Amino acid sequence: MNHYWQKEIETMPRRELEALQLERLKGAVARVWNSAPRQRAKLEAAGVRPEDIRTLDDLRRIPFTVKDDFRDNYPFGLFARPMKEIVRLQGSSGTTGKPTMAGYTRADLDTWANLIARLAAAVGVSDEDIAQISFGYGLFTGGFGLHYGLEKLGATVLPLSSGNTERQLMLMEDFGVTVLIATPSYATYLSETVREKGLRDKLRLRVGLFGGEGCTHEMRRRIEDNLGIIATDNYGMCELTGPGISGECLERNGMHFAEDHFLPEIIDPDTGESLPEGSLGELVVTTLTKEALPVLRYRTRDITRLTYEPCRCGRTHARMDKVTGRSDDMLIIKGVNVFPSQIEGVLMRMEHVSPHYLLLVRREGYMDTLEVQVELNDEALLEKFALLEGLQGRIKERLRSVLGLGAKVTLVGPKTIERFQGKAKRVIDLRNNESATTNR
Ligand code: DLL
Repeated sequence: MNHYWQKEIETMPRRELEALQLERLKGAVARVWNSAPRQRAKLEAAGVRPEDIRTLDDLRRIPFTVKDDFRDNYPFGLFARPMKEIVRLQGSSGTTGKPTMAGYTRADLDTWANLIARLAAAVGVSDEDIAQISFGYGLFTGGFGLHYGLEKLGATVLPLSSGNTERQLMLMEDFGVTVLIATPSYATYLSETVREKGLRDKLRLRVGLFGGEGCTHEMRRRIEDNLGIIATDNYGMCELTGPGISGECLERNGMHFAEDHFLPEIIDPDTGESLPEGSLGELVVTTLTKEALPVLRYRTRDITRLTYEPCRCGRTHARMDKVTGRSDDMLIIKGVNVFPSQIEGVLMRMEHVSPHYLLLVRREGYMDTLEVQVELNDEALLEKFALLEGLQGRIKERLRSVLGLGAKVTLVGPKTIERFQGKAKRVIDLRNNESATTNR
């Protein structure tokens, strides 16, 4: 079944869509040129003027925008509208240092709400639904972003924010919540609690809209089993707006990119060269309609691929694969590239293992070492020495074959690894003697 929010746009023939993108791209570059002096300076330095953008391929002439542009121009420097017209500020999810901040005009907020309504409608959410928002409300774009979009769609919004799991579950049951909105980490935690308390049959949950961080297929299956729902993935980032950039339809075969508002490319993260369709590389995005904070060719650092093949759902917009990792999250251990998601994939296929784990990277002498702490899902296992030894050996073996790297595997008792109510921090890199995590 197809559920469209803006059918004409979502199913627009590609040729028309590309014409719309070109027209909007010209507008976006002109807006930057006329009203965003710092970004204009970058265009000038690269010798690009608005009239040079004649085809979508001319996009490649435009220099990249990077995270440092946000840092260097903090707080107001990248805004293309006077503060009088900016009605909201939001920020990135990181908790240390100055956040990456975004501003929105009224029109930006309206576009954003429509984008969220679009992705929720695509997984069958409607005005019949009661949606519990367990994203943090605050600077993080997840809470307010989903909130206004779901209201626009007409769903009943229960704005619980994160934390206080008992209360979350009580209201979920009492109000017959049908849609859960959370990070996959918090959804995992909630779902484990539901399983332990045997609450699944008392709930009316039908679908989960999860995003803000990666989630392997294996983790997703666990959440689905525990809650009896269809779990869906959606992607976004504060620099570009927040959630709403791409989201799955019920085919769950890639996240449809909102190509009428965002122009995606895939580049080689080392050379910056554009890669052909279907290649795995870094996602680069240009905002086509943003007023307060137009961004040209933003290097997201997220590694994924795009396909432009038609989807069975009828939508014509490109689909983006799950994010494999971030180019800056990739761990290089003994010269081997390792994404935490690969390790999660191995662990989640193992029996007796809970969905909570921790990766510790150290340097011993000149040697990097990886320790994977794996939490057992049952107290009783702690007494079964032979079983534990076998399990430890199997995990080591699987990790070696998937990563091409030996890792120390430590089994720890149930409930000993920290739970997360927002995005998880599962990597501790101690190689520079300070704890750095994968989260920003
Ligand atoms: O996380 C926006 C968002 C909120 C998206 C809620 C979806 C749902 P930031 O805090 O700026 O914004 O973090 C952006 O999070 O560059 C990715 O690395 C990661 N990320 C976001 N969604 C996904 C996802 C929000 N579905 C950064 N899968 C991005 C994998 C994701 N990673």
